[in-house]
Amino acid sequence: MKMNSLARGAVLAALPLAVMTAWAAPVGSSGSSPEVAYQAGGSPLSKEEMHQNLNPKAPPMTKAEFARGKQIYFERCAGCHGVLRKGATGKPLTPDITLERGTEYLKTFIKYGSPAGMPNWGTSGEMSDSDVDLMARYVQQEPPTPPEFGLKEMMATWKVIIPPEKRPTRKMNGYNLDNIFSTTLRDTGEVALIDGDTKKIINVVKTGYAVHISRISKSGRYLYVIGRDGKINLIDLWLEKPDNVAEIRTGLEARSVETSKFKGYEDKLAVAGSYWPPQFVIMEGDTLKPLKIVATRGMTVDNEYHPEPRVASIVASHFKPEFVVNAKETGKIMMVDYSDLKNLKTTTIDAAKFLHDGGFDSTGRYFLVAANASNKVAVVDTKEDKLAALVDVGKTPHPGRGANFVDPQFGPVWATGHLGDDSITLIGTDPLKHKAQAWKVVRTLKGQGGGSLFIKTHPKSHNLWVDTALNPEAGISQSIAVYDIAHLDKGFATLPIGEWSGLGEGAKRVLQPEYNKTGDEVWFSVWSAKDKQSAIVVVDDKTRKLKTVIKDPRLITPTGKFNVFNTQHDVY
Ligand code: DHE
Repeated sequence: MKMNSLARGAVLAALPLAVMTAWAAPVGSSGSSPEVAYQAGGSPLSKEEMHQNLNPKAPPMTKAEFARGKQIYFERCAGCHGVLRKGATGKPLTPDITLERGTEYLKTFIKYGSPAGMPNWGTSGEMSDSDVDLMARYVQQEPPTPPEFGLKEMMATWKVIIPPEKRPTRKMNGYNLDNIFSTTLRDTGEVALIDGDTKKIINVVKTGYAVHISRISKSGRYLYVIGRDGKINLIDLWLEKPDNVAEIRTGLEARSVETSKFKGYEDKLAVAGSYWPPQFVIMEGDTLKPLKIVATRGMTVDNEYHPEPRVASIVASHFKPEFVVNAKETGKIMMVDYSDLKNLKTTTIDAAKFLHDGGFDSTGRYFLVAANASNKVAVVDTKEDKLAALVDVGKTPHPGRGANFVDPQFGPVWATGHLGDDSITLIGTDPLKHKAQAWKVVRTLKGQGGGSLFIKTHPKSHNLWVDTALNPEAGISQSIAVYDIAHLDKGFATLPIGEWSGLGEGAKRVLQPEYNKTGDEVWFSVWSAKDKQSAIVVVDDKTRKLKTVIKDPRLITPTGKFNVFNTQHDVY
């Protein structure tokens, strides 16, 4: 479905920034890349107090103009160019470079974009001419630096709402905890705990700003939720009505949280990674008391210093008492041994720059993580603490946690979709029985289009589901491609999930397939603007027919959904 410019304008006004940016860029233009749209998701740092660093050589700016420039920068530019403007996936924008370019050059660049991926902020209508002028002057000033966030700041935000000794000693409710879906309500800063059996909301729990992901403790009792503002909420699923029992802020901007899973450490520790300051924090699992803070500033895999390596995905090893911590800009994977926090041992593995999201293979031994702007997947052997391979894949891989299944020809594989092209890459994962295929691309499927964020299957299923949530075409972003694993060469069928939601006209995106515990249902979020109705569409996995649509006025901007059992046991 193509839209005329008027309809698009109306839609734009109503959408959240991350969605809006994807819509805003004209189809086929240099600025339309879903990768850029995805990264311009808005940083909470725009609200932090920062010193105005006026550069005497730069064009003048008033205090109010500087404040607006800072806000726009952190909401739209920092994701690619970095908090300190020293460059990340985008180019560095430090005054030594920008002053040389000059205001007129910078204005043209900001307005029209570039073939290298800079969005056309002016001609897409997202920035007015005066904002373009303001940003051209802003990037010639010294970059303001957000504050650090150490133990003192963390302790000031730490709250134990119900101390462990006052919590129940057994489950106090009749819910089938294994089948609860912790559902991100992105723009309200909440998670909805949805009973997977009855499809009813058990509770809507207040969490951090633009909440990002949920992870479950090894026992399945505690749920950890992280907001983009670095706030972690600890939810006790044993309470009569599951709710927050502790909270803390571990940084000013964050995306990842995980919990210790190795034998003997079940539910004992939690870890959170921050984008700013660049660090990770190990905490007590049942109170969130911070125990150890580790900075990630340092050298990249190319031996260049990077001042702000953001912490991307973190997973817990099943083979050792270790967290696998991925530093985005440096491309280093840290195997952090949590058995002795006083004498912390870390094995650092050089992978590739721009590490982002990933998941385990079906055995739980190998962790596969996308180095997204490097167009690679790094494979780490968590038993040997070694890089098993760096695999070249399509443009900007984005697996979520990926999908594990047995390819009829090549044996066990793990698959990822891509933001930057329409391919789905299958990588062999069995070095024992399929040695020739291990860590090689064994098959590439053609999907609906670029802009894919998440891919999913289940050990009991024959279906492989691939979303295309950030594709600029509404018909593609609102539907799902599904492949029959037994007949991958036959291509995909398309299911009109957006239409099935019954939400009618209006911008929406279909994303993140997630299975129920038994693997016979798959859930999709239908993500509308904050002031519009959203829904969750549940599909029968066997028949691929619509099973039910979950609608509730409280389901505002649902994005990620985390089934307790599947998340707890890394089933995907
Ligand atoms: Fe995510 C996972 C970072 C935008 C939904 N996202 C992750 C992870 C990281 C990350 C590092 C891996 C966490 C882990 O496994 O420990 N995401 C970022 C960004 O930096 C980015 C690009 C821009 C931003 O401003 O945040 C970004 N993410 C988005 C969205 O716009 C999405 C689609 C909607 C939303 O809720 O904001 C989104 N990200 C998700 C989801 C997961 C995720 C649902 C977990 C998927 C899973 O199945 O595990």
